[in-house]
Amino acid sequence: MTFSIKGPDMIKLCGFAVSNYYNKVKLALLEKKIPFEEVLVWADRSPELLHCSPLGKVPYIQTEQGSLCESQVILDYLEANFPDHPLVPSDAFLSAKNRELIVFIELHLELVARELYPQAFFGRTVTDEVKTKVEKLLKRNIKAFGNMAQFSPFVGGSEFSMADCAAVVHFPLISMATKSLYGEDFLADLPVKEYMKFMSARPSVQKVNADRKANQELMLSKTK
Ligand SMILES: N[C@@H](CCC(=O)N[C@@H](CS)C(=O)NCC(=O)O)C(=O)O
Repeated sequence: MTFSIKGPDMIKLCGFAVSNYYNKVKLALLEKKIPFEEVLVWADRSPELLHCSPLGKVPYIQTEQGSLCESQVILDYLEANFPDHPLVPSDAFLSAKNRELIVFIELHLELVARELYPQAFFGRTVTDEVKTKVEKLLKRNIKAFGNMAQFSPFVGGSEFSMADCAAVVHFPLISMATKSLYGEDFLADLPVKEYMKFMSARPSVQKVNADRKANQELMLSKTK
């Protein structure tokens, strides 16, 4: 008689480590101490990628039950399925307040700033019309976000949370992109520099940053 002692399949995190959304999920996995494997998948619109992530975006994860895309969906799944090392308060209202911060950071800050990335990071140009529109929106949205975020010392209060997984990966891109296009870091009025310094002492953040740099070099060597 043969026995097969098979544990649950480890979660596979698919994507590449330069991606801020990939790193948001990776931070959550590391902070929650969930074992996972990384699978390098470029956003190359391959049939495999489109099967798991219909818009061809990373990250996605593979679970025993199938694949999941969209970083926030993944974080919510991890939170529900792996209750140890919680990343949101148990109180429903406070937990929703935490997700409110994430929606602001992603929908109202990162996604708006993303329109600048072609020029800031990929050697292309964005039109003056886009520059003017993004400046107006981002300045308004950052001011509103400043009234919600706590930075005491974490973005949602005194505990590390899901909102930090998002903030720590998105803020640097917003700062770099606005500095590059407008000569001004639009996040400068918020205590983001101090926050990033404080967060960089965390082993999870150090790992994500080191892996991101290695992946960036790999990316560059591929385009040479
Ligand atoms: N809303 C998505 C955004 C993911 C996203 O924009 N990923 C970028 C990399 S940072 C991507 O895959 N871009 C390739 C593409 O859009 O074709 C999430 O939260 O997962």
